[in-house]
Amino acid sequence: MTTTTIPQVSVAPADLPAVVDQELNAARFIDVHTHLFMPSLGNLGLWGIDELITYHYLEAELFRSSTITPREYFALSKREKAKAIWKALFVENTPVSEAARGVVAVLHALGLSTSDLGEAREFFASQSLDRHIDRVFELGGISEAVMTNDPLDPDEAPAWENGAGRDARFHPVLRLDRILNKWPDHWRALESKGYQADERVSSVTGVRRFLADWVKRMQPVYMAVSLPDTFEFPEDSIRGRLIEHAILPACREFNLPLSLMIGVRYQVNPAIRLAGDGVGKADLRAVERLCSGFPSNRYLVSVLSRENQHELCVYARKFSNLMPFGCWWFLNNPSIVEEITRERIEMLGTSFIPQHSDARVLEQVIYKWRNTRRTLVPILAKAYALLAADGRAVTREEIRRDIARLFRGNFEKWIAA
Ligand code: RAT
Ligand code: ZN
Repeated sequence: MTTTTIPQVSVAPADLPAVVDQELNAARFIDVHTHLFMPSLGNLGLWGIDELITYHYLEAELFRSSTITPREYFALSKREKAKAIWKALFVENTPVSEAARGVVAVLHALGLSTSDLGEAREFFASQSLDRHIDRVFELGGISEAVMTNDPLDPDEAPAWENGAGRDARFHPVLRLDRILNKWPDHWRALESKGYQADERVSSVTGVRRFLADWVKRMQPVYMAVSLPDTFEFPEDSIRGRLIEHAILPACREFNLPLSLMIGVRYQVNPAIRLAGDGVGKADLRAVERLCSGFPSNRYLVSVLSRENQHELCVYARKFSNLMPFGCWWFLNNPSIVEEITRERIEMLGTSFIPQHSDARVLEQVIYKWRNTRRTLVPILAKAYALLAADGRAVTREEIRRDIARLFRGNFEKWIAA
């Protein structure tokens, strides 16, 4: 040891939960996938109590605990909808589900009563958005949120075309769902903007130009698409051809990862709209073929089915261009997050991204990230305790380094590679 080396003290096994808890709380995470919007994109960003209560995760729960029909519900104003959900899920029932408890946690974190809808409405009405975002990010323990920006969204595209100002707290993502999953409904939008396009995609030149222009305009940190449980690759379909001949080459040209979120059974119950999607087990050989067939592309992958999680870890062990991320949507519940995260640590060490919030309403980052930290404390502490029992105790600095890698570094490296 040289005289300049500061001796580092190992954490005693009994202190591991407390030290992990302190380090998780001190770290500022990057939220790698949300549906939040920077204020310069206009009124797209949802925030406040009525949006929190009418989150589609809670709309799905409303119809299980109330006799209101979807038709009656969707005819109501936002305030009336919130009132109906509040009554059914927060007053007439105890809000023990993950999504309902989340609203309670947000109100509590903001110092509000957890049972007074009127007080909450007054509070949010008095906030100025820009400062409120800073406070919410601070309470959620995040420094940045990654957005979801679809250039074919008619409500969003004009703001970008008019030169929306950048915001260091928010990173754009070029979302491809309309192009890849609904080409027949959207190719005319490309054509009307002067890009060569036709229903059968007889050439990808126009799409490539469209992507290039939007990459320049948005400067996204990655491209992304959500995909059904039936997703296959390669595939002789519009989506298959577009991925192979337009998206993957564009990602290589601009050095961007492609995020694949696989396993949605779209609109199994269209009557409940956004809440009407389900989940199905996917065939992850599609991921294998993407990783092996296009080794100079980098992929971020999240799979919605619990049954696909182990396979995803196995594929990540085979392909270093695959980064598993998050416990997505129906998986973001403590029992399942715990199972998936233990499995990932056991199989991948710290070479994955444990979670994203998927927040649609700003203040959700408070409860989603608090819950993630709470669930992660015993998981990480156990991993270090096992390591200590096997003969290698860790230092606080090592715990800090691991947390920084899991919740920031792996993502930063992936987008900057
Ligand atoms: O989690 C959600 O809110 C889903 O409705 C989806 O938006 C999903 O996260 C996605 O990005 O497609
Ligand atoms: Zn999402």
